[in-house]
Formats: sequence, C-alpha cells, structure tokens
Amino acid sequence: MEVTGSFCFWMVVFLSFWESALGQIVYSVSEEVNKGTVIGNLAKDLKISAQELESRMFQIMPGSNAKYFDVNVKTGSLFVKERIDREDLCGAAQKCALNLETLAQNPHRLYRLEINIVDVNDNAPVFPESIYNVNVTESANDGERFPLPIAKDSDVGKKLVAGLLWVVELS
Ligand SMILES: [Ca+2]
Ligand SMILES: [Ca+2]
Repeated sequence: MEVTGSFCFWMVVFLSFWESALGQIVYSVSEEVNKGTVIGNLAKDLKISAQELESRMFQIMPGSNAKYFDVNVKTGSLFVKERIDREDLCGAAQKCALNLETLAQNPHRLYRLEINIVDVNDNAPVFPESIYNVNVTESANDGERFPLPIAKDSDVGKKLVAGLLWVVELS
C-alpha cells in the first residue's frame, strides 16, 4: 500500500506540471497599439467555449500586468486595455514579456499567459545637448568633417546614432 500511495502522489505532481505546461500560452503584441486591440482568442487557445468562459467566471488575476489587458468573456478575445510602452516597462532589455495569470472556476483552474511586447521605432535619436558650437576655420576644405557627440535612441537595437557635420561650401 505504501508503494502504491507514493506512486499516486508522484503521478499527481507530474500531471499537474504537465497540465501547467500545456496551459502556458504565449502571445505577441506591438507596444503602443490602440486600446481595444485584440491579441488573441483565449476561448480557442485554451479550448474552452466562450459560453463556458462566461459561466466559469473567467478572469485575469490581479497583478502588476493586469491593468494592461482584459478578456471579453462573451467572445474569448484577449485585448489591450491600457497603453503599453515597451521602453517604460523594459528599458534597454532585448526581451520584454509580461506574465498574466487567468482563472476559471468550477472547476478551479489557473492558466498562465506570456505576452511578448514587440518594439516599434517610436523614439527619435536625442543628442545630449540641443545646440553645439563648432569652430570651422576659413581654410577648411569642402567635405571636411567635424564629429558631433553620440545621439541615443531608446528603441531596441537603435542605441547610438553618430553625428557628423561636414563642410559643403565655403566662400
Ligand atoms: Ca514606446
Ligand atoms: Ca519603442
């Protein structure tokens, strides 16, 4: 009996992890999309009918990321509820993913979602100063170059922009 009991215990643990792994759904959405933008359909992806979502009081669990998303339990649509600013949430990190927990009742079941926030190029490069004085001698040649300080861009993969001022024509 001891052996059987132990075996059952480990089977339960194994199955719960297995179910949890199956319950993890990964979505992607661009930052700065309009409120109401649909990310995916949870009814379809969790294989629960929309009617069941409603009757089982499906909801997003409260948490720091819950304010950005909501679910329409009549259709199963997961949609954006608040502006998502990737730079504000993740700074310079290459990957920006928000985790959500959702809950269905009767029977009680937790589903974990991961939502990857895709960067869009919504930030212009910014120089440390708005005005630079460059001294150019009258003997400077056409095409002579004067480097400016580096401009920074907070979008992913567009960190630095080199500045150059060059002489076009001197009279
Ligand atoms: Ca942004
Ligand atoms: Ca961006």
